[in-house]
Amino acid sequence: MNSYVERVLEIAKKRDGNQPEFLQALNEVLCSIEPVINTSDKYEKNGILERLIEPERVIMFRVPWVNDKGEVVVNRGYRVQYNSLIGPYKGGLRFHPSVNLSVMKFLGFEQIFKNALTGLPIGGAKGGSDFDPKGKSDNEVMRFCQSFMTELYRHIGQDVDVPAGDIGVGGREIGYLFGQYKRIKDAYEGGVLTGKDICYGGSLTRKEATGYGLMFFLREMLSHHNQTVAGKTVTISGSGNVAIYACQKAVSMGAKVVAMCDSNGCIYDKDGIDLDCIKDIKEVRRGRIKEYLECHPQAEYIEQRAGDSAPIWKIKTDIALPCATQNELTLEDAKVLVQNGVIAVAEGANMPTTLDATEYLQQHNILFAPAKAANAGGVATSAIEMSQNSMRYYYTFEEVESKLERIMINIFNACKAASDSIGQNGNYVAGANIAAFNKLANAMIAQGIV
Ligand code: NDP
Ligand code: 2IT
Repeated sequence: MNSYVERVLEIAKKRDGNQPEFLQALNEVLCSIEPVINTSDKYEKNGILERLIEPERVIMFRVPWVNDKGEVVVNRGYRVQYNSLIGPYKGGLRFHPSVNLSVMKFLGFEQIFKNALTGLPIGGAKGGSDFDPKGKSDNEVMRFCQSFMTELYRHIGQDVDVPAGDIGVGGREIGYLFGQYKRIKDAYEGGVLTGKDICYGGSLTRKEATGYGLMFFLREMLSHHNQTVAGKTVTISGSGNVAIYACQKAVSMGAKVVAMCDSNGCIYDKDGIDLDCIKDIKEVRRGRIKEYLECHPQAEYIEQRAGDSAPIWKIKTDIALPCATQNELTLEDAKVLVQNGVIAVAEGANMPTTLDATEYLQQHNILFAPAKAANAGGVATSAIEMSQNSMRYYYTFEEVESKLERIMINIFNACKAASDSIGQNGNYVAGANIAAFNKLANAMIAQGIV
């Protein structure tokens, strides 16, 4: 291993040894950019890696709120403002009980590279809370969001840091957060949050963007290897924002989606998933995917048992789209997918595939689209939302979608060119990391030691 890369990984391990997700994300990136680090001592001389892995600022705060029973609950809030090299800090907010500093830092670190790949002027950040919106009333969610924003507002701004949604944060939460921000600031700063509803400054196509973008990237990757989406069987983990719109686009591209899941279990419908039914369960009723059986009793429901691997990866498929959460696709799952003849895996979620599973898939010549490239359509469309807010003007759905499509094609081409440049044709993990790193390193050198 390159001695500089090795030294920086050692520093991180020593400092943050108790942050496994963060170290996992660092490991993947630093190891795959080694061929670039080997070409020049300018990276070490400028302390590029030491500076890149350390967040510019980490904010942690108390979020007290009162539940419907009148009890006081205290959650923990986070915002990791990782890197502002090429634009205001930008990245989602996650509300999920599993949120901790390691998860926030891995997501923030990934976001720097993803945002650089979009070609748009956005830096990297992530935030959130260990608050669990599941089972909470709208009023509880509102009170929590208001309390969260009462601290967060002083750290964000449309030219400073622009949060958006992620797991557990969708249109409802963004609305409550925006309302409280506007009330505290007494000014209409439309671009301070993205993922807003269309009725008060949101962008058409933002809701669909991550899933659609994933399918555009996948289509480009397949077509480069003489394959198409049309006619393929697809399984998609999750049934949230990313999964639903990946499903919608996959079907419109001529694929058949046969399985989706949530954290309790998996639905297998060999006739093809009825997405209207999933949307009604998840977007309207906020229910469990098992309820799919009420309208489609012929479908199969496979329960997720605690500690077991995810049942969805045992279903035979041509294309697997992990769109739920980190480390949901393990080496054991990868082996089953390969055995069952999978041809491509494209990551809609952030870091859903473990490092050993990724390696296994690549070694078996499975086309692999890494998250920071393949799911960049969401944040790219957030940047398009920001630009519309600045212009005080709106694009049509078709205009935003065609910009998104162009961006995803550009990202694929950048990943391909970078993987070719190190003689690793088809290694889009290395391609994505290198394409983003080159841009970031150049900007860091240009801006001096800050
Ligand atoms: P949602 O909250 O809308 O949906 C998350 C889905 O994943 C739900 O079906 C949820 O099931 C499932 N899930 C979450 N955690 C777990 C878990 N621990 N085990 C099993 N299933 C789980 O989130 P999004 O769709 O927005 O986000 C999904 C992924 O995509 C995340 O990794 C996110 O970081 C990433 N992403 C999101 C973007 C966006 O624009 N929203 C952009 C780029 C990436 P359940 O309801 O049972 O918890
Ligand atoms: O992981 C991600 O890229 C997101 N959750 C979207 C972030 C954004 O700012 O739109």
